[in-house]
Amino acid sequence: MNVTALAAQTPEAVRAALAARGWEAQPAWFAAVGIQQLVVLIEDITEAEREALVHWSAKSGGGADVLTGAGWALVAGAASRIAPLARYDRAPAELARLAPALGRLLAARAEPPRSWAIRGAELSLESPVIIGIVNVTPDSFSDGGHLPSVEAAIEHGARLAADGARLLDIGGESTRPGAAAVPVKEEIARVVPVIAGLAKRGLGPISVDTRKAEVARAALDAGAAVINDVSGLRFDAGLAAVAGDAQAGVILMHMRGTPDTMDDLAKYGHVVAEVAAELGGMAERAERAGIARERIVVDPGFGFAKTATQNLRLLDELATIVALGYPVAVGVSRKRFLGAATGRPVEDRDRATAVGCALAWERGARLFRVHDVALTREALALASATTNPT
Ligand code: PMM
Repeated sequence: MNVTALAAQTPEAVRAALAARGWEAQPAWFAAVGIQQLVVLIEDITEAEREALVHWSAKSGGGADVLTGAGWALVAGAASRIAPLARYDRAPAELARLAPALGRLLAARAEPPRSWAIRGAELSLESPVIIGIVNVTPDSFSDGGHLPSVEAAIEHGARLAADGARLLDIGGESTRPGAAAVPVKEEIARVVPVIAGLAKRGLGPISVDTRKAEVARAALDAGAAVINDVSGLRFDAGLAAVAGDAQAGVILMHMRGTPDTMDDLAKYGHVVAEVAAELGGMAERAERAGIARERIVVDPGFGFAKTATQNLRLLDELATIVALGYPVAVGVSRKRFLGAATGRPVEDRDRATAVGCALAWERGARLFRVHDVALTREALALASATTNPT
């Protein structure tokens, strides 16, 4: 007898084991996904729902484990065992309220988004999308002041594109804690000539990193295809309409408060669940405001209203953000929590950034906003080669 532990974190391990033993490709894949472990936290439930879940788990003959407390339950088991709870005809009547949300979660897992619709184009998510950072701010935390002229910024964008960036993110307002507010006119004067210059040279697609509707509109007119809003559409009520009308791609980032107040708001009982719930709410509001689902990317906002420990938890548990069903972007580049983990100063964090991106890819992120595109590209080339079986 020979006993081998298969790699539980990837369905590919089970698929390959079955395929090597003569199974057809499709049934092998469905079986592999079906026996993958799922752990679902269900909150705000009634006492009757809690009892029904405990009863269901006892009846399911050990197929799923249920841990519960007042108002919550944690259900763990193979996806194929838990899936019936998402079906009205199979689930106990007392659990009908659970079906829609669980159904969405299972669907997002089975069919993750394969592309992102931006203005006038579609970006495939089958391979990593590296977003190159072009900050035209005098005071950004890691590279502020390095790009003194429009020409230097355009040259920098061209280099990032040559290094493998599939989107260039132009920002004219620093979002580091305590950064001075930038008037709309000044922000437009910083970003528009750079966006226009890049567009003229056929470089892009281009994203504008702004929280303001007026800046976004000017950037779109100059050739931008994406709006990257670190406030998740909370800062300027007019931004959603600008993005929706232009059919722009939108990156919604999670933060609490504003860059001035966010450090005091890094208080969470359960950081990943709270960030996922708040980010999911932002995305729902965006859809209600007229931004099509396929245009939305979500970003947990590393370093925004989070401590170093909370950022590390979020990175490790990124799959929870991915389970929202939107493509996930991450911006770990040179951030303080990488320094906390490695002891490296801000100017020496590109290796840690590349490793962080590889870890994020493995957990399901597909877009990576970085300063050093070449190094990150290499790390992601390896990470994606191991998880995209050929
Ligand atoms: N971080 C910064 C600015 N913009 N946008 C997104 N989507 N995600 C981020 O994590 C993010 C961002 C701050 O970093 P910088 O000052 O180096 O640009």
